[in-house]
Amino acid sequence: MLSLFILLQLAEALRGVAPELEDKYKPDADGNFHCLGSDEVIPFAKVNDNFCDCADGSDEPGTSACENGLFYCQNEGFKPGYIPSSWVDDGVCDYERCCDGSDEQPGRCENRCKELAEISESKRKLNNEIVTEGMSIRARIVGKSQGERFDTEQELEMLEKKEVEVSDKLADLQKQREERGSESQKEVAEAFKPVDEELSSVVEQADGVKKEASVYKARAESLSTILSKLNNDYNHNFNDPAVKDAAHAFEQYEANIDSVTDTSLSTEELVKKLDEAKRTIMDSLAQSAAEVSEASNFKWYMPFDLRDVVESYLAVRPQDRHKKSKRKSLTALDADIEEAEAILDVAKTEIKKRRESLAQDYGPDDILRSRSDCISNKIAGYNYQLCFTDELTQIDKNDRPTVVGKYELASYDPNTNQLVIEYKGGEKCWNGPNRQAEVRFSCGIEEQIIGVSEPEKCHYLVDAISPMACLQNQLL
Ligand code: MAN
Repeated sequence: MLSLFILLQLAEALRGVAPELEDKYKPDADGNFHCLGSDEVIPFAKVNDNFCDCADGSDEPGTSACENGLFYCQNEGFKPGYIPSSWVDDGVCDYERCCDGSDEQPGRCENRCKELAEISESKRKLNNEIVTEGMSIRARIVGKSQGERFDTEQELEMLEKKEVEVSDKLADLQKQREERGSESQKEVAEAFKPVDEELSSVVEQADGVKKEASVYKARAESLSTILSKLNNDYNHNFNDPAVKDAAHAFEQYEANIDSVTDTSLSTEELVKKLDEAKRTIMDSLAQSAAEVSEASNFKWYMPFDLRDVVESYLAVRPQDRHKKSKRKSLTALDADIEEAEAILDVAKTEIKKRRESLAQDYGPDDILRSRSDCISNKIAGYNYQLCFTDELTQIDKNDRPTVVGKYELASYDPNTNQLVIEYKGGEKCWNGPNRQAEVRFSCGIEEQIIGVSEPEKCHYLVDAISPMACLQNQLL
């Protein structure tokens, strides 16, 4: 037979018991209660009798008798909560978790669940408004970044195509140049064959004459020595007109000798001049072979569409590219080769830039790809300038900038729902490491830095707000 007391207790839910546990707080056929966390069995009358019987405290869900028990607050109209059973009936209204005031004796704590539910609801709405608006701003940023990636991919594809075209054409031009060079050389060599032969025999004869001349020169020099001696040593007291005439004639000869200069060409100069003439003829042969091309035209003639590259990246205006000559002068070929090499260099540099950019980690959804902008805020005596994908700089009151770090990578922290951007390799700290920072963005509409701390020397932690951190799972 169940006692009247138990029957009364059963009429309403037991104090402090969660609905999902209500079934366990019913007496068995023998009128007993089974402790929840052990095999202990006690008479049901001992439940909530303000005395702790079960080791896990489960027999006193509605009193403060057990130290380890938990008290359930129903909080109708708001969300239910638990408090440690030691807080029950201690005279303090624990509204944060027990807004219905059920943790204290009736009449002590008013039920504030409706009011708190309203506050919570308006907070929820505000949160959702911010997250929703933030998500749409974020979506626009992602869209812009995707657009930039697409553009870069397209440019890269075009540049790579052009690189192949330009390389092929350059090889072709170089081959033409080589062939044309040797063709002209052959033509000229053929034309000059008789002249070359004649010149060789002239050079040979001249060499013979030169040898002969040097023999005469030596003889003239020794005669000159003899006469000079005679001129110096003859006895002036002897009136020998023959000797006097000879001495006088020698003096005149000596006086005039320097004014005689050889204006004739040496054989080496002759050969050099002939080579120069051959080169000039070679070029004019090539020139005359060109049917159309004029020197002023070659620049705008391109047998391939290199100009697209130039137009896009070198800002050169479009030109008439259909003026083609069938055969070009060597000078024009050389100029084309030079121009093609220059374009190839530009194309290679631009390709490298784009490949590096595409390989760069710009965070989830590539979101930071379009963020080349900066935000800044004054915090604790410094102005912090954060250029999302470039550098974080700390500027002191004398306007002296210190690079805290360069953009490295970005990721989402699912535990805090934050976008985390890391900046590394900043300026070296005096007697310490290179500066670096972790910037943690929480969801918000207005992008701003809200706090900076330095948990370790020259390792900075920056708190910031950005719509880039607003995600669906933050909706409440
Ligand atoms: C500067 C600032 C500080 C940093 C010290 C380290 O004053 O960059 O943030 O702690 O240098 O010497």
